Parts: sequence; C-alpha cells; structure tokens
Amino acid sequence: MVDAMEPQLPMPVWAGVRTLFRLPWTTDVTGAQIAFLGIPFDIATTGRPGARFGPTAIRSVSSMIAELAHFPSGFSIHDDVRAVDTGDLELDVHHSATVKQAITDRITTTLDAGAFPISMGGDHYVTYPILRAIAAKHGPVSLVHFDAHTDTWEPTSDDDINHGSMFTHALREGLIDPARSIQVGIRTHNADTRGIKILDARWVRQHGTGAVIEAILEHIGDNLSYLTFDIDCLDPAFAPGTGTPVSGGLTAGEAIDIVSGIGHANFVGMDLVEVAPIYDSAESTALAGATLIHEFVAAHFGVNRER
Ligand SMILES: [Mn+2]
Repeated sequence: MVDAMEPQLPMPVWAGVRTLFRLPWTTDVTGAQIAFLGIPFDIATTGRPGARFGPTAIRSVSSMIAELAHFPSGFSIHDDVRAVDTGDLELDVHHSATVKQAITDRITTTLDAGAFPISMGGDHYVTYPILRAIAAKHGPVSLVHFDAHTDTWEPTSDDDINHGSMFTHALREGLIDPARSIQVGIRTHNADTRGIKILDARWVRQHGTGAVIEAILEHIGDNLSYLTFDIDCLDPAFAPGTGTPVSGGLTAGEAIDIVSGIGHANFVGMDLVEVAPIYDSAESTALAGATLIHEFVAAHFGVNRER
C-alpha cells in the first residue's frame, strides 16, 4: 500500500515550500555545520527601502540552484554538508533599537551550537550586530567586504541605525582589525578609509579577478575572517534590485570567480545583504545573491577545500 504522503514525483523547481536551496527548515541547529538565517530588516536604509523582502526573494529563486550540484566542483549542498534554513529572525521593527541585540543574540546562539552562520539581509546594518557576536567569540576579525560603498562614514550619534556608518561603529568597538581588512568594488567617495585596504571597482577591472583573489588572500592571511557581500557591489545591470545602486560595478561573473577563489580562507561567517526585490528585474538580483551564497558554501565546505 502506498503512503498517500510519500512523494511519487519530484517537486518542480517553481513549486513547493521555498526554503533556501530547499534545505530543511528548522531552528534546531544541533549537528548542523551551516545555519542560514534571514534578517528581514531595512529600517537603516538611506535610499530606497525594501531589503526586508530580500530573504524571501533569495529563497524563492534558490530552488533553481538547488536542483543541481555546484558547477564545476559537483559539490552538493544537500549531501556534502549539513546545512539548515533557520528561517527569518523575529524582529520588533517598531522598536528598532531592540533589533541590534536580537540579531547578536541569534548569531551567538548559532556560534555556541558550533554552526557557521550565513545570513541574508535585510539592509547592511545587520552585519554590525552580527560582528558583535562574531568578535565576542573570536576577537577582532578581518572583514572581507564587497560593496559599492565603504559604509565607514561618520555616524551621526553613538547609536544611529544607519547602513552607511555601522562599520565605523564596528571599528571603534574593536570588532574588526582594520589593518587586515579589505573592501572590494568601492566606487563612492569617502575621504577616510579608516585604515582599511581598498580594491575599488576600477582596480578590479584593471587588474582582473586573479589579482583580486591574490590580493585578498595575501592581505587576510590566516586571520579569522568574516565575509560580507552587499549586492550593490555588482553593477546595476546585474543587480538592479537594491537600495543604493551605483553604476560601474562588478559583473556577476567577476564576483562569482572572486568569492569562489577566496572561499577556502579562514572564514567564520558570511552574509549577503541589500537585495531589494521590488526594484529587481527577472529576479536577476536575487539569483545573483543566491548564487554567491552557493559559491561561498561550495568553496568553503566543498571537496576542493584546501584547508
Ligand atoms: Mn552598498
């Protein structure tokens, strides 16, 4: 007798419940190597809002990626690593000041359970409370930061909720080691680099992805590192669905090659932020975001991992 609940046919990629890469959805991270988390918060945006819808858009489009193993390694996110989608973080957006601690607490729980946190924004502010949890466990880390913007502008107060100043707060709190941190794809003016090495978008074009990979790996060395990817690092042609787009960015292919090339380094967490699907076209931005997360996982946890 056939169990009526037993699936007889594969679920089409466009149907079914949308978890990230069709992974199990559970807040129990016991035994998990990777805990994916959505952080649907966009109160800190300075331009267009809408990144709160990012996690849902990335999950939806990620089912297409989940259908096949990673190219070219053959790595399977289902079979070669224990990963779960822990859903979206509960947030009291009407009391924005509480959000910071809620994010730190959740990442702390993930780290205490021994899982590697990979978060989906939300706007880029969410990385700051994540870094508080990361630094509490590991000390100051190397920040490997892909973005059109440095996000190290001067804060307007000690507790401003602003996706353009949070790395200044993080630096002042000692969460990041500026001398061993690096920013890639920058193309907006900020007179103060805060001591962080920058490979701006023109540098990337002039020197190519191989040189970028080499420079990042040389700069971070064996330091414990955190990778944060603002999708607006990509040119708006590849990622129109974001809050503060800037022309002249990386191609999706360049970013994929770079993330793939550095993913084996000593990372302790990762996030991808600022996907705002309201402004997206043909799900290009969400697809690029999901692909970059997948590339990182394949490189860091994959069969070809060097360390
Ligand atoms: Mn940005």
